[in-house]
Amino acid sequence: MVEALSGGAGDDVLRGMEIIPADILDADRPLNRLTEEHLLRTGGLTGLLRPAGGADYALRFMANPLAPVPVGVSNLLLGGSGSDLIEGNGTADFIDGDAYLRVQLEYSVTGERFDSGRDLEARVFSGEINPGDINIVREVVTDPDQAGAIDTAVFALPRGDVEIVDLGNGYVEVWPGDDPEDRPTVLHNIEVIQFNDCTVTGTEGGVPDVRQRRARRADRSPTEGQELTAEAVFDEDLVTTPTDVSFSWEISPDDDDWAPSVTADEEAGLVSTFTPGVDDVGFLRVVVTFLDDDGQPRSIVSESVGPVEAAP
Ligand SMILES: [Ca+2]
Ligand SMILES: [Ca+2]
Ligand SMILES: [Ca+2]
Repeated sequence: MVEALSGGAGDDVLRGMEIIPADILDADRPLNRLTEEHLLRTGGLTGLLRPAGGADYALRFMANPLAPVPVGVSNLLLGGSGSDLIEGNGTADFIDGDAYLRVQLEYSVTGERFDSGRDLEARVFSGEINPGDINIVREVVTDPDQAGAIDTAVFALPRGDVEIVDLGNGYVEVWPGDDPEDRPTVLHNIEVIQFNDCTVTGTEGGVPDVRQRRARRADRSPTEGQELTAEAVFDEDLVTTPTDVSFSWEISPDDDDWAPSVTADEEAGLVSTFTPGVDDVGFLRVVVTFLDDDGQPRSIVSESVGPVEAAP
């Protein structure tokens, strides 16, 4: 059985299971993996996990000897209709806000479908339906009218720790960090991404605040006493009238733990300059906070540069 949870028609709260590979007994390992047969047995699942022209998101759930050893076990989390709050465990999960797993009984002679055994009980007892002609049908389906439903994917991380990549067609990858071994959590039909420190709100059919995967640490090393300039450029498709834009320059000894620089003042406006001083040892980045068109607080973190070199 794959770690999977499906919500129903209402507003659900779904949490992925915090399972690490060591929690699974070796003997159970094959049982925890999806096979091609399982994929085919659940209608619609292949189409969801293997979108045309997209990556193969089924692989993370399958027995795959070439796959890197995962840090945790991927969850398949489906919200269904309604405004759902869905939290994976941050380990290459697949989260769909709209789809759900529908299990029905089918009378194979006529093709009639029933949501529960009770619905055809009387006809079985009367002899009209032979129990041998009843099949279980499992399907991943999406109800047609999802307008107005706002599904939220929750990550127990600050926004700056992940990269968001929009793949189109409602698919978004959330990459945890810079390790090339990391695999992204994949979101589909999710309107809002909630982080520890901010919320990223989606527009129709996608999620804004999308950047390309952060370039590996640039070999740009600023020098103490050399002025740096940061400019906030907003994608007009996503934000047209940002307000309360403010910059905060941060330093880190290890490109990991960040704190505001004591040298820099928090600055308002669309451009900010900063001259690293003697206390600014290590790496530098800038955090831009602003209110989007809906007045929703958001923040963007720049890629880091450094380490800062001492003045010659
Ligand atoms: Ca739901
Ligand atoms: Ca939903
Ligand atoms: Ca949705």
